[in-house]
Amino acid sequence: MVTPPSTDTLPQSFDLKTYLSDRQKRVEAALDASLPLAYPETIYEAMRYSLLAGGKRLRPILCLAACELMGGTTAQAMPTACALEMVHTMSLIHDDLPAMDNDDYRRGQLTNHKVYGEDVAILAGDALLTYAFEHIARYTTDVPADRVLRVIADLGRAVGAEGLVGGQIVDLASEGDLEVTVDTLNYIHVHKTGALLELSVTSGAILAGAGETAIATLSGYAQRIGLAFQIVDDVLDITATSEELGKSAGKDLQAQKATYPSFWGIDESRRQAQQLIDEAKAAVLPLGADSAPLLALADYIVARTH
Ligand code: GRG
Repeated sequence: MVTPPSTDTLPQSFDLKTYLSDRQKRVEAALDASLPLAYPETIYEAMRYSLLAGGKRLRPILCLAACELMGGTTAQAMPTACALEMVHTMSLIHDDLPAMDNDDYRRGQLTNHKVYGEDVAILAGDALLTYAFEHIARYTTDVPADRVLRVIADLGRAVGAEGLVGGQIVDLASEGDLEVTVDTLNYIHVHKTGALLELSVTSGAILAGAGETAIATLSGYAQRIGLAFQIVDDVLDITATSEELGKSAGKDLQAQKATYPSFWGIDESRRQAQQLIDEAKAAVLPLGADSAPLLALADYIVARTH
């Protein structure tokens, strides 16, 4: 157990609201520019429909924050930041398909397949996934090629059978299974949610040229916020409304999914999430005053309402 940081050692006067709104604006502009409409319009429209549908943009913002913390620039990390959002968006499109979670709403609007049909939604997801890799390789500038190559390889691992896909398949297999253990639940979320959040942080550090010790420290931070993020997600599925979430609430219970509150209850789930956040903050605090965005983002993960 790591001792939580004492609050009087936290960097003062960091305004998360302004920081988030500034970063979200920059990420939105970069995403919009990354994918202009072209022929064949149907596929580009479907890709842009989901990519530009809002969302917290947490993964790109974590990537930019980690890159800057390690002495890099926003410009160096922005193509990877956009690629992370492309991969995240494609995973949401496929997750919402009738063959998976069968959802009608996402990010406050109809899901991709509801608007464009299942065939186009599958292809829009495929195109976003492949374009994410192309985007990093083609548009990252002022970063040595070995770092870019490492980020591309790590992204491949984080989304494939060792990452998101692995988590999703165990999740699907566990639906309605009353024997699911906390270990299985952890496996699902470490892979399905945690892997991309972890890469969001480590990729920013890698692009900035961080050393292995710093990358490992940031991995520890990201693993903890990733798990806390999912615990909070499970709690919100019970406590928030569909309007607040921008998607159907109460889906986990309906699908008979094991969740953290189903093992621990809501109060204990919140306590566990807070403990992970305290540990995550303690891990990055020694990196100095520049760690303020990562500290504040960790707090935001437990405090969020959607
Ligand atoms: C990645 C190749 C590949 C295939 C997809 C469908 C699938 C395999 C995986 C499912 C991954 C998934 C949907 C995980 C859930 C992650 C999660 C907690 C999403 C919600 O993230 P937020 O709250 O959403 O950051 P916004 O809308 O704010 O971006």
